[in-house]
Amino acid sequence: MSKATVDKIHYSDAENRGALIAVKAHLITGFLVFLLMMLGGAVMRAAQGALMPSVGADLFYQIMTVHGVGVVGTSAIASTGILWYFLRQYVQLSTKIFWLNFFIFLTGVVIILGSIFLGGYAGAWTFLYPLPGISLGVWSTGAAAGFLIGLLLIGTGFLILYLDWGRAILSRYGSFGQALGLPQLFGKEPLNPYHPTTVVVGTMVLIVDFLGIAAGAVALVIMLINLYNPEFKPDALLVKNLIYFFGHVIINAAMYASVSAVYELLPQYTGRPYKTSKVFYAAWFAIVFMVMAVYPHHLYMDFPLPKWIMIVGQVLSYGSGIPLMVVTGYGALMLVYRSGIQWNTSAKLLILSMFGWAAGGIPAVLDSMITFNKVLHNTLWVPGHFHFYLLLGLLPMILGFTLYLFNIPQEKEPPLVEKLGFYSYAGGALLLSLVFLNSGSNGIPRRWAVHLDEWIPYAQLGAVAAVLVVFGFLLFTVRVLIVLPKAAEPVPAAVH
Ligand code: HEM
Ligand SMILES: [Cu+2]
Repeated sequence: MSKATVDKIHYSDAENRGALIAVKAHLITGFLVFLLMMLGGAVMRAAQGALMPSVGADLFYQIMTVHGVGVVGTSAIASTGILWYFLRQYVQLSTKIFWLNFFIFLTGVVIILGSIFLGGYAGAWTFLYPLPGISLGVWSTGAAAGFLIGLLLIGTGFLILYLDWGRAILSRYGSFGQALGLPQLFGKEPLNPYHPTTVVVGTMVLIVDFLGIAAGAVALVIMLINLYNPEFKPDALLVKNLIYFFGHVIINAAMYASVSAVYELLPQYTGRPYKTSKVFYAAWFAIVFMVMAVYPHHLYMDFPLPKWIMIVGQVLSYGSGIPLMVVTGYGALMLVYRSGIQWNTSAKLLILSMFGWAAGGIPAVLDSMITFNKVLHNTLWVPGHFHFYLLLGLLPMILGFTLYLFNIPQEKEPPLVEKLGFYSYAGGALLLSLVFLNSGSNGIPRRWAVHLDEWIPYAQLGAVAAVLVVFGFLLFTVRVLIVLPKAAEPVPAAVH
């Protein structure tokens, strides 16, 4: 390391060991829950393909609810594990609070599981008002309340964690603007190319997630009051705005949090530093606002919403992917180009994630155009685009980071399990997403438990893709669990 690089925080060996265990707990939990949720996804595809007559509509919607809330929650907890791991190297974070959030999360998960599988709640993870309160007898008010309370609890845990991040960032950098590199961006300070990328990422995620979760908490509290005092009727469109602001922000922030693995690990695999620049600061600064301002693309069908909000949503949605893709994707390619990179499985996964993120953004942007949205809204196009960038963008970052975290020996020639895992997972995920997109462009609706005869072949092909994904992911999980007991600490490689 050259002396121009940042001073890292000094922790004792015992503190580092403790922190490592906590990060591993986050990622292993992530792996296991993702695996279960993928099985749930496969069951849904099989049910829509008329291959599982035993899965009736009630069970389908319970699985759809647990799948949605499960994968979004797991994306949040796993990506927080990644970002926390790197961020703690630059600012003094509390491992106790990190664990606290983890246990609050698990408690919320148990309550949510109870509300779905014991209480029968099946109103989807988006808990859109007033659906949770009008189940027509399918689930009780208590079940709906359980789901909302579980989510509220999880949100509270994250808010506590972010308070610790905020304290730590402010005590080292003085202000969030400084941490985001704004004085450098605006020429008030000389450019410091060694200002840590992770600090910029961490500050951005902290700001948007804090606001997103706070909005979600407001919606949850309003809805809980309404459940027990039905005379209190909130404005449905207002609640929908709060919910989609929350939902859009937290899943996007999970992507941004995980990108820290690309910034931190590719330099180690290529031996070249990822230097921050004005373009980098500008992109991350822009995205702080854009990620929050584009959420109205979920509300194009809500005609009473003022037109200008929709237009802002549309215009910013075109642009929102671009700044980060440019700095991250282009930056990643420049790191790799003629670097003699070691193509271990972790590096392959990180590069795959760049492809998945960029390519998955295209159908997303199409859908965020009002004209396309009129046709594609509530079709399987929507699960098509988000499975694309989650399965091929987000999860490869999580997988790539985990291989690093467990210090899984990354030989030149990866072992067969890793190769097979990689191709089965990536091939399956691509097929799964393309089948969804194709179904959507043919007008097949999303969130239908029972499919018409003409749609069944699509669902069946989707089920085959699901099996490939589950198989590939299972191989990675087994690989991680086998090394788990004897995993050495990850050793950062030299970067010059
Ligand atoms: C084997 C892997 C997977 C399969 C087969 C699968 C399948 C499905 C299916 C069939 C649906 C319902 C589609 C419909 O509306 O008819 C769905 C919804 C969804 N999936 Fe997946 N999925 C998988 C993995 C994932 C992962 C890893 C994530 C996120 C990281 C994810 C996120 C979601 C979300 C957010 C929904 C929306 C739920 C809702 O509409 O309320 N899925 N998935
Ligand atoms: Cu969105």
